[in-house]
Amino acid sequence: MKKTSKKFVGLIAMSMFALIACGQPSSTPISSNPTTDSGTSTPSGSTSTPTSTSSSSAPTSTSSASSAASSTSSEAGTSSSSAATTEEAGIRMNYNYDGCPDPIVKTVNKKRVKLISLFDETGTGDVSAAYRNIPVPERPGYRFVGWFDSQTPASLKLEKTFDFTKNLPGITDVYAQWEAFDGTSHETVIECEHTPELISKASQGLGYSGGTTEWMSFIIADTTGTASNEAFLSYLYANGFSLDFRFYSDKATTGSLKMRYSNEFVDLELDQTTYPIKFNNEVINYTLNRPHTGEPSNIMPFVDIELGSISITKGWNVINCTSANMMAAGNGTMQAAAPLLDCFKITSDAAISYISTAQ
Ligand SMILES: [Ca+2]
Repeated sequence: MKKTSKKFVGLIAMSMFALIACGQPSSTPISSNPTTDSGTSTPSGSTSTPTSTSSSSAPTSTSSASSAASSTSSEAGTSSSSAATTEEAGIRMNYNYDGCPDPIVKTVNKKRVKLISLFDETGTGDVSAAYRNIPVPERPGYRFVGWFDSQTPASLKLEKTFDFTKNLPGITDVYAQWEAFDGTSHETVIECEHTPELISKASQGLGYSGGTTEWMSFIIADTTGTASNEAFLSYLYANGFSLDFRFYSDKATTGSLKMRYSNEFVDLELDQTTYPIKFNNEVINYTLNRPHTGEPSNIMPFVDIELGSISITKGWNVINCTSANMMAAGNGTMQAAAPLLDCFKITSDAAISYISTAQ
């Protein structure tokens, strides 16, 4: 399998940026415009946070953005600009709409701080773990799109543009952006190539001729014209290789799950034993049988497989896939059978969001 080029990754970023700038890849438009939802009346504005406490008092749990915000409410709303602020660094996460809760503030008493030290509670430097601690805010009637570096829709998304390994000087403001959501049943697409879990698996991928050297190596440009977002994951051919795909739901509800996948090199025969797919730790029973035609390196068109109904939890939910076999999926250094993963599709009446590596 050919590795993804830097050029391609750049194209992904550019294309996603273009989609966001035009109004998001989802079916409904971004509703947060600067005149109605920009949060200009929010108490934080551009004020400093002279009385804010250390990051230990800031919320790190992603389970309740609302309570997280309220716990820091005393930090916002003042216009003081005392010299003490020059000794603080961190991030201020603004909900960005009229009448919204106070921002989530995570700061330390230093002039500079690495973003990862604000979000990685383990202290191990695990960037994927840090992504898991980025808060997902809730807003009635809307779906959270992401954290951005300005209040306008055509801005850059936090998850892509913030380098966890670099220092944040002073207090950096980021802004939630939203998409109107009427609560009706709909399909939400979670692109497999956007999962931050790839970052911590950088050198664990196995392919036809060797392994991955960096996490972006997993991401392959689609040449079939059938993959969602024109990209998918390969290099999943190591026995025991496992990936999480996480999404946040604003409510507990039932839904249905599909996986869009393909195969290369050989026929693909998988089930819940050889390639377990779990939803919130429950193994999903399925059987997948997909013949391969053409040259070995031919990538078959991507198709959906129904994985059945799921019980969605309010808060974070996790889809996990594991290559649990030694059915060498071809030749070379390939070890286990695994699909090419494109995306998951969830049909439900929940407002579903996910923190991603995409811009
Ligand atoms: Ca995809």
